[in-house]
Formats: sequence, structure tokens, C-alpha cells
Amino acid sequence: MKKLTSAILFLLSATAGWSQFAPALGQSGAIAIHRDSAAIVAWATTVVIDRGLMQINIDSIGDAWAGADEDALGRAGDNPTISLGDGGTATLGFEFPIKDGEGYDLAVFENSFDGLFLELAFVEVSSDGERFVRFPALSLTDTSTGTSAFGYTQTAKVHNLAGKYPMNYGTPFDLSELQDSVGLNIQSVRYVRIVDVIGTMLPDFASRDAEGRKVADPWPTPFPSSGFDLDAVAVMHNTDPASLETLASAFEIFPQPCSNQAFLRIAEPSWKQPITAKLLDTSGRCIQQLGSFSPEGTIEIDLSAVNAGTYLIELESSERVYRKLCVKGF
Ligand SMILES: [Ca+2]
Ligand SMILES: [Ca+2]
Repeated sequence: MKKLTSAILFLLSATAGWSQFAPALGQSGAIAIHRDSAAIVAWATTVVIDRGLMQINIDSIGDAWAGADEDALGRAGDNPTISLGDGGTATLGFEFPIKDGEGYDLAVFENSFDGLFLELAFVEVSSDGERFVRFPALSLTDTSTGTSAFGYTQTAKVHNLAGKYPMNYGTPFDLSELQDSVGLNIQSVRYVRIVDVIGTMLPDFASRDAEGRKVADPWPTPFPSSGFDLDAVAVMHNTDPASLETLASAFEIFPQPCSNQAFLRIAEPSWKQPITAKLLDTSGRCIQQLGSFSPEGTIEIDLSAVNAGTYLIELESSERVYRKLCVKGF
């Protein structure tokens, strides 16, 4: 009986639109990511902007123009925002591709002052810069009248739409939701596209969510700061080659075993940081500083004063890795 009641309640809540998503900042279950979160490893480094009209149904009004392209780059809150206008887009690139890791992988920052006046955007990702896949957005905001130019939107009524949270708090997205998408490699996402939601209820211009519902957000907004005000896009998981696995697999010591000299090399062209090397004994004591070298460069190690035995080479950059070195007698 209890099961039946739950099933009926579930059906009622689904059809009546009571379903709710992650709530506003400060409430239990909020998913906002602060710009200083330790989970963030990178920010967007390139952007291409295609602004939309200040008001989608008036061609002569001109495009939104507040902000500059580069305001979308770098850390949230460090520079102004760029206004996209109705249906405008920003396509962001990154130093290293974004990958699907545990939980959320990227976050989009807008500039809402109060977390009540929310401007929304769809978020799409691409591995090749041509095929973009949209996170399945949902909006349960009332669409009978639409949201006025300065109207509020309830955070808990929108899902997979950027702009849920106030300035300095990003809305996060999880690439694993797109794992079955054709033409997208969620382990190598090079581009993120932000697409302003056109909040109008006019059927010819309205934006629709993944289930075909109109998405309401403030409209009309016939002013230069019309549309989604993009502040920044943060990355939580990426394929930075400056990782332990890459360094370890790219690190060559030869010959092995060696006698009076050996060579070190990092055969990884994408490695950009200088590397410092040391020769350690097996207890971890430093025997010799080997100096710094660059990727594709080679260090010669003089072992003429070193006894036969087993040693460790320590490489240090952003992380440390170790490799065994066997020195045989002469
Ligand atoms: Ca993920
Ligand atoms: Ca909008």
C-alpha cells in the first residue's frame, strides 16, 4: 500500500510540475562552485563571441554591446562580464582539454547580484570544434506569462542551465551526462559554448528545454547588457600533461644498467614546465643535484664517483616522480 501511495505521489508531483532541482545558494543541496574552490584547476583561455540582438523581435535595435570579449577569460570576478544578447553565444577554448572526472567537470559563472534575478544560458561542449552537444537543460518556470525584464527566477526550477547562482558562484556541469553522445569524446572536450536563453514566450523566438518546454528568463531586455552576462568558465578536470602519469611515462633513463654515465630525457613535446632532477640513494638521501632541463632536452649524469648499486632518480616539476637507476661496477 505504501509503495502504491508513493507511486501515485510521484506521478502527481511529476505531472503537477512539483519536481525541483538543486536549490539556491545557502540551501541544503545547492551545487554552486565558488570561484576560489580548490576543485578548480583552470579557466578559459580563448573566446569567440557572437552577440545577439538586445531584443530578438526588433532587428533595428542592434546587438547587445556591454563588456568586451576578453571579459569571459580568466578567473571569475577578476574582470567585468560580457553580455551576449538574445540568443548570443560565447565559444570558449582551454589550454588543455577538459575531461570527465569524478563529479562536476566545468562551471559557468554569471553576474547575478542577488541570486533572484537570473539570466540563463544553455551549455554545449565539443571535442572537435564543429559538433557541439548540449547538456539536457530543464526549466519548470511558469510559462503562462513569461518573466518580466526585471523578474525573478527560482533556482530550484532550472537544471543544466548556466546562471543558477549569483556572481562568484558557478553553475557546475558533469560531462558523464553526455557519455553516450555521438561525435563527442567526454575525455577530451576542447570547447564550451554558452548560448543565451531567449526568455520570451513568443513562440517564434522562444528557447526550449530538452523536453520541448519554453524556458522563461527576463525579457524583453532592450539595453546594452541584454542577455546572459558571461563572467568566466572554470575547469575542474582536465588533461593537463603536467600530471604524474604523463611525466612518469615520458621519462627515459638510458642505458640501464649503466656504469660511469647515464642520460635522462623527457620525450613528451606537450610538456612545458622545466624539470629539476636529483640522484637519490634508496633511503631517499640526495647524492647529486642533476640540475634543470627542458622537455626534449637531455641531462648527462656523471656516475664516475658513484658506487655500484641501486639508486633513484627524482624528477620534480608540479609533482614528483621517481625511477630506479642501476649502476653496475666497472
Ligand atoms: Ca564528471
Ligand atoms: Ca536571456
